[in-house]
Amino acid sequence: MKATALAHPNIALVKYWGKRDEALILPHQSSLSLTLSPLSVTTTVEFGVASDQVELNGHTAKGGERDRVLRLLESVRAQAKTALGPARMVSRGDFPMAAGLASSAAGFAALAVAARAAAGLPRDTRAESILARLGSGSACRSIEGGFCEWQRGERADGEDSFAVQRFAAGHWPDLRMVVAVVDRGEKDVKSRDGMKQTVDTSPYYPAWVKDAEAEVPVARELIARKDLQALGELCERNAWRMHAASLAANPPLCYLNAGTLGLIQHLREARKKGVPVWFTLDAGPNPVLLTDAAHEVAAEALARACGALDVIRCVPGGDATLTPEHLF
Ligand code: 2P0
Repeated sequence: MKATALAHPNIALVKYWGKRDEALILPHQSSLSLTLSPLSVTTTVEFGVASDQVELNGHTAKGGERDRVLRLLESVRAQAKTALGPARMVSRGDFPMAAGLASSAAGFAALAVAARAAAGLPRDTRAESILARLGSGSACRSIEGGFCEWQRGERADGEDSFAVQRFAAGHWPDLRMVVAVVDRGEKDVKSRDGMKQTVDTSPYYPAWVKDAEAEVPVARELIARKDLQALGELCERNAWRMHAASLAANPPLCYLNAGTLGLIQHLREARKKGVPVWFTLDAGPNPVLLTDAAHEVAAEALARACGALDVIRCVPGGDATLTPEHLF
């Protein structure tokens, strides 16, 4: 009745931006991401305790955060063969607070794996991915390592909307992602609200959906060939297009700041000098630089020279795993 799992965050190379079903977290388009090591979240779940308890990074979760966890646990109870009773859940991330990386993807992936195991259900990456998706869309891409594709699916019940691994981390061990923290502050508009505002009001949204869906198989092919330059160019244009759709929302959504622009404009100069480095950008101001092992030090130096306050170097990460080391 007790299990613990560890999962890594992921960064989308082709982004997810917008839901066709808010309740089931079903996206309008497919997306493709890279799982990142060494960052991780560890989560322990135990069923059969006195009352539901949810603890995230040393604090008792409240409101929407608690509701999202309890909803996922409720879905596990519905699938279990025996009555499970209330659950205690404790989750801890090892991310620096200033990373600007959402821990929710790794957190809900670890929760999905731990909760199913605690309920006596067998490991099943598809079921785990669907369960993680109910907590946070991007979490469905953190069940497996390497390069994962979240297929949007067609069904209204979401049973065909989950992530599959296209390439394991070992396919391209030389790839590097360098998180450049140019702003440690909390963003004004959370992803969940920002994407809804974009879906509801941006005249560019239909073009975003069509383009992102078409870019997924292109990205897959570039990863198969390990074509860093073409993949870097694809990542940049996909990030620009997500932000363009958001900028065109009403009211407009601008996640970039002066530090973001200062850094990404320098990447062009760096490339002219022979440093293979490109960026992607989530719903926040901190660019993530795509490069290779031979140039990660140069990428970090460039980020710091452009004002990055913290830099976190990441490598392709592995699958979410069960571990015997419980948090309580
Ligand atoms: C992504 N993002 O593909 C995109 C790119 C942010 C920008 O997934 O509402 O926390 O829980 O499904 O997954 C962040 O949004 O949102 C995200 P919900 P989530 O990684």
